[in-house]
Amino acid sequence: MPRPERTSRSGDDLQIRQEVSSRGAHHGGMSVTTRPDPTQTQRSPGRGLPAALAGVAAGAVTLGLAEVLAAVWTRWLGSAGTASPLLAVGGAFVDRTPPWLKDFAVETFGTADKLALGVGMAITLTVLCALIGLLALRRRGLGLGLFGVVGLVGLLAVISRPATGVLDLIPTAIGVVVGARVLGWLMDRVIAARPDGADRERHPAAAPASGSSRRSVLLLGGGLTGLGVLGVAAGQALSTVGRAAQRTVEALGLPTPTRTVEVPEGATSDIAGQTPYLVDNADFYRIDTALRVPRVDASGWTLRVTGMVDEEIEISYEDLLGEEHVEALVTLTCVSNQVGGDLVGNARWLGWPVRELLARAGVQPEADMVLSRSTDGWTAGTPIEALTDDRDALLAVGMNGEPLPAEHGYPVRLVVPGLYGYVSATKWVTELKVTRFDADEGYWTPRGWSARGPIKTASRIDVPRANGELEPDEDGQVMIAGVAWAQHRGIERVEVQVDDGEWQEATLLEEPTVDSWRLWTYAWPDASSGDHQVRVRATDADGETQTEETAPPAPNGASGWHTVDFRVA
Ligand SMILES: Nc1nc2c(c(=O)[nH]1)N[C@H]1C(S)=C(S)[C@@H](COP(=O)(O)O)O[C@H]1N2
Ligand SMILES: [Mo]
Repeated sequence: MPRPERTSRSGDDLQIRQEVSSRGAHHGGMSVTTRPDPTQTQRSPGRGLPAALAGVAAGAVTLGLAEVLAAVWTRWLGSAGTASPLLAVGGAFVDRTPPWLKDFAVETFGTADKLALGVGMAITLTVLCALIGLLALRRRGLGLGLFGVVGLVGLLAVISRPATGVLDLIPTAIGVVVGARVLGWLMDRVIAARPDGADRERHPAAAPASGSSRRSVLLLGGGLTGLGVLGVAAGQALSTVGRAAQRTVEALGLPTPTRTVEVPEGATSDIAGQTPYLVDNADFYRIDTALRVPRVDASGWTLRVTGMVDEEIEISYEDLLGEEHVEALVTLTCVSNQVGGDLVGNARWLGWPVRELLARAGVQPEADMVLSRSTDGWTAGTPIEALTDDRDALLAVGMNGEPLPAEHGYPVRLVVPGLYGYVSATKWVTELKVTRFDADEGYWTPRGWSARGPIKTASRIDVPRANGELEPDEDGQVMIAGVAWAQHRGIERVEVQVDDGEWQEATLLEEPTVDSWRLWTYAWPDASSGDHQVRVRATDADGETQTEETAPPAPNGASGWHTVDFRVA
């Protein structure tokens, strides 16, 4: 964690806030005593809530309409861009997330970070729209103007998304225009409404021609808000269901590998709670910037090799499936993984070695990087040697015997042993640009992450869980177990330390390949009942032991020894 940075930042914030609030108090005091706000007198009590609701209703109608139109639009036009204003704003926000905030989000919400973003956006928009309604009550023009500005921000977000064209602006534009009309119309009714139960005869001033009551305005606002929310939900549903994205691979079938890999029985254990050697696709961690999983139609998919090559080439999915595929066991790891975290997984991949494709295009000798790009514009910068040496860097089409799931990059993704995902594992890949580190950079590099991301040696305790309890067996020993990884170097030793005892060597399970993690177990012989602590450290095949020094994920991966508190029953 970049703790020091955060503390200093919040220190600054505090100072600024104090300044602002003291200035604000001074200012407010002046205006109350010397210059009463004239609009204050025009506001009758009880109009705040309907006005705020009018703002929220206008916002909801805008988004509901825009989201439904965007879903229909995207499908009709087959646009690869982002017409949905919510996805566009969310995506633009994700693109601007500083490393400390990304760390915080991943640490706090894990892979539910996208849900957290959605909830945060919903709260922000609701408050903003309510304020717009309140502002419109005092200054109608200003309220409507601010509504337009927010709409404009949405339009700018849409047009800033990759692969988005001018036509993709239409759903949001229609939504904003209709929303503004709704706001104006509702504000007329808010201002004209008479108080509930008011008697026409006794309060002629409060009984305008429209005759609507405060209650009916509230009902109207609530109803429109409900409709808008339904629209947003319908838009989300419309854009994800019923897409037969994987039809092509079902028709063509996965290629038969020319080289298969077996997982020896001795690589995996039957200790309850220990990570299995291969992680099921459904359980595999997912990390990407895509707020909606790209649904790529494989029949229209192509991969282009561009840049510093003798000849630019382009292959179709069918061409790719016709090449000689191999199987490989490779453990993927996310650079955002904390010590002891679970953003790591091992799978059996099926793919065509990238070096074959690069050789066909002819890589020029000055090139030192491949910038791979996905359908959604995300990029990774991979050192060219990792893609051209003899390791199993694959254009993967299969994962654990199935076509790649959409979440993991269907139809084709990169898998490169030894490198963190952010510099290598591009999902939904469509272009490999052969280039140089001094000319191009991957998505995360300008956002505070290292240009190069070799995986640091790491080890994790799976059993016991943090603050868990272990039952000793009849010999009075408890089983401690976990995984360790140093992809493409291999794990040579894992040691375990209980309380402040000597470091003890753990038993290593079989290692079918140095590109994957290795499971380990340690039977702690004299497990006394009570509270204990266990630590783990691994040594890679180069003889290098994991450093005890802790580092946060940014800029190039967390370090430190995983430590777990537990009890023996
Ligand atoms: N298109 C795309 N590919 C991507 C990413 C992304 O944001 N977009 N994230 C990368 C990162 S940071 C990681 S750790 C891996 C995770 O792969 P997984 O979701 O299949 O586990 O995908 C990589 N590939
Ligand atoms: Mo990652």
